[in-house]
Amino acid sequence: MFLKNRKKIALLILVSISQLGMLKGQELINDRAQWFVDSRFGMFIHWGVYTGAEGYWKGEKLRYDNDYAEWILYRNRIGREEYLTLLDRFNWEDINPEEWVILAKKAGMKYVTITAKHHDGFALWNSQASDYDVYDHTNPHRDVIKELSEACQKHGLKLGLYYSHWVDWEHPNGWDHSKEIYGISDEDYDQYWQEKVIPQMRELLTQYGPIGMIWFDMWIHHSKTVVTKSQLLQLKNMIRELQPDCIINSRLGLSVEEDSDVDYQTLGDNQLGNKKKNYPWQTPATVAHSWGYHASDSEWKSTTTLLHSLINNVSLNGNLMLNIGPRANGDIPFEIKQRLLEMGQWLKINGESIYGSEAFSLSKDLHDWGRITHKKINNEKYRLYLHVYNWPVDQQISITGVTTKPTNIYLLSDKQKAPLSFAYNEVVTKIKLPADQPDPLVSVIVVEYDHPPGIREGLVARSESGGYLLTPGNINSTNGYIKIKPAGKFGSIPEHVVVEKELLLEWTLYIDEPGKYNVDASYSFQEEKIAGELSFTLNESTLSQDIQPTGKYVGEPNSNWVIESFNSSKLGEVEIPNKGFYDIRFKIKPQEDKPVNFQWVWLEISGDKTD
Ligand code: FHN
Repeated sequence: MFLKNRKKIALLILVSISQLGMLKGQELINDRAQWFVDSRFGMFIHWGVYTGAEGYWKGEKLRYDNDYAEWILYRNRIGREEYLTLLDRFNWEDINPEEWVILAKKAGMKYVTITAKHHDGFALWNSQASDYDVYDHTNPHRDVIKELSEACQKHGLKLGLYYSHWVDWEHPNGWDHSKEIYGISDEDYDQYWQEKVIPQMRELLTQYGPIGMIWFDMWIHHSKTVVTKSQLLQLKNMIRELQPDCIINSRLGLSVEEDSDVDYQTLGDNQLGNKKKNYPWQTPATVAHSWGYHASDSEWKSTTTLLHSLINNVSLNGNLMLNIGPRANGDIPFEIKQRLLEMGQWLKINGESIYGSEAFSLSKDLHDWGRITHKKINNEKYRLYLHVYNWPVDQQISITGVTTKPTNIYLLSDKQKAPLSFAYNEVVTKIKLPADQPDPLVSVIVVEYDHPPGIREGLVARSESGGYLLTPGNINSTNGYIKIKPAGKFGSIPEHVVVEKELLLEWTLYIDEPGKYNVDASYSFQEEKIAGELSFTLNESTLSQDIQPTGKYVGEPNSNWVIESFNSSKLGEVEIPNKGFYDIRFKIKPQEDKPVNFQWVWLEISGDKTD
């Protein structure tokens, strides 16, 4: 996968790094996608005829709960011609696409992708292949793609074009989901393809200067619908021929696994990353809910939430493309504008931790204070960027799992780079923080190294709550197969494993604070009598306890909602005399036919520290 165009330089870096057994960078990038990976943050624009409806048609709200305003034609069964009456609501004197680009720039975004043609089939440029286009319905004529392309070039942003190739509600032979009932022949669909898709894409690729990316929007695999693989390849080959530097997303209908020439993966709408990937990927996201402007949209995500989404994705090698739905006079809703400007302010100060940065090698959930990105600087220094989501009241945070002593640590917002004091112990770097959080949204700490830092995986880091949370999800080893049951009943039943026969779980910790530690375990046991045993071993000390019934409780009144309780039970205290690595063995021995649902072990210093 991705071998063909993989950067040679990336391979060299990879080889030298893997010899050291240390950092692993983002590897599987096609050359032409490097700008995209470096950019990390872009703007999506949904704007078209549907914008005029604002989510309502003849006084009735859009007939679908997801409220995607750009679907009004299809959902509310509007006729092809009548739909265009919505254009009467557009205020063309006020519409200036350059303002969208200026906002993108102020927001710290590096590219802009507009719906050149959405599912309604209406083209936002002067299309020769169809008169269902903006040019033919404006006087004086307008070509929104031309205007946007010029604005992007003027302000130094890459231009992306969304093109709905699969779905087209306007063309009689385009796909709409109702054809699942009425059917369409391959020949008829190909007529749409050759008569509209190919010529229109040729127009976009030849008349509007350099196109950074084409953003396709087929969210199911081609094998499950009418489009054929050869049609998709025809389209892809044409893009490669006409604009070799233009990148293509996986919603073309070909996955990155299936075709390494597809430049990046598009996740589901608003689906944030949950694991690190070594190829480029992106989340398309909304600030509230609808993509096109919707008068009733009100669930605005906070700037902090949006920043977390961006940082979270970058920390897993992903991008975020955040949508704006301007109104029919070109205005961007205040709530969106405000959030984007705040993100831009944050990026002005902290952008170094985002642009050109990538995932760090440690597991994403290791530290509960936030997320880490990293970057190599000038071929010599390495920087980790600690994005602290929750500024700790005890004014310290730790990195666990890095086996190199940093050369310097400072706040990214501090131009003087005043060093923060820290203590380093084998695998734990404990940093002393100022009392006041430097940034009310997310504060970033830079941890600098002279060479690639070493990594030790498989450790459990100390939680911000003050102890070590040992779960089936962060074990080092086990004697059996464990299947983690996800949380259920709205989270009232936590993630756990069902243990039916003896199970041994092992974790490794680095304890940098010797002393007496309390050991608690949380489990649910739905029998009436004591049965089975738990035992916890650290060094030579073992604490054992019978498994006790935990009972049930009720979630909400009168809602037939009975929850099997997970209770925390104290196993005892262990002495940890010195700083160092400790292996913990936890044995769960249920009695036959009496399974126990195990959740966690919690280890926390009891107050008596040993120096
Ligand atoms: O149906 C479209 C939707 O209108 C919107 O354009 C989104 C953006 O990712 N894509 C489709 C649904 O996934």
